Formats: sequence, structure tokens, C-alpha cells
Amino acid sequence: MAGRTPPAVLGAGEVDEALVSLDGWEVRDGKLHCEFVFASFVEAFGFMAKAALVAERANHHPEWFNVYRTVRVDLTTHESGGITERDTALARAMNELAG
Ligand code: HBI
Repeated sequence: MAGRTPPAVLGAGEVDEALVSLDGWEVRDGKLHCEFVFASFVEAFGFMAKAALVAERANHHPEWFNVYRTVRVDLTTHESGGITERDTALARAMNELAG
């Protein structure tokens, strides 16, 4: 949101700690990365639609790539220049949406 102070970049220890409870996520190229595989394209796209609403509400948006029933997601906070609690929060919300 305009005027918000960019959140602090998490240290490696803080990211590792968050990853313990973020099933399927890892750090790749300095971003939180996950590959979701759904039963069908419609399931994958439904997930993306729901995640888009969560992202828009938080004004924090994923980098993602969809092919058929796979959705690859990379999360980073551009304005902070690294992984922040905004990314771990969105990752957590995505895991909940994916079931
Ligand atoms: N999404 N992932 C991500 N990282 C950002 O830094 C970011 C964003 N969405 C919107 C946003 N920043 C805005 O707050 C700024 O572009 C103004």
C-alpha cells in the first residue's frame, strides 16, 4: 500500500524457521518457491483465482507460472529486496487454499 514502510528482509535463520511449517516451500534464487500440482487445470486455476484475491487484499502479489495443472510460485518483497513476513504470510495462505 502507498505509504507503508517496507518490511524488514528476514535473516536466513528466520526463513529456515518459517520453512519448518511451510510444507512444500523452499528458497530458490533468493525467493520462496513452491510447485503446486492439482488434479486438473480447473483446480489449478481455481486456486489461482482464490490466491489472487488474498494477494490483492494484502497488496502483495506472487510471481507465478501455470501450465495445465501445475502452478509454480515465487514470493519476494520487491520493495524490500528479499523475503519478508509478507511472503511467509502469503505462502501460508496459499497452502491453506491448496488444501
Ligand atoms: N508484491 N510481491 C510483491 N512485492 C512488493 O514489493 C509489492 C507487491 N505488490 C504491491 C506492492 N509491492 C506495492 O506496495 C508497491 O508496488 C507500491
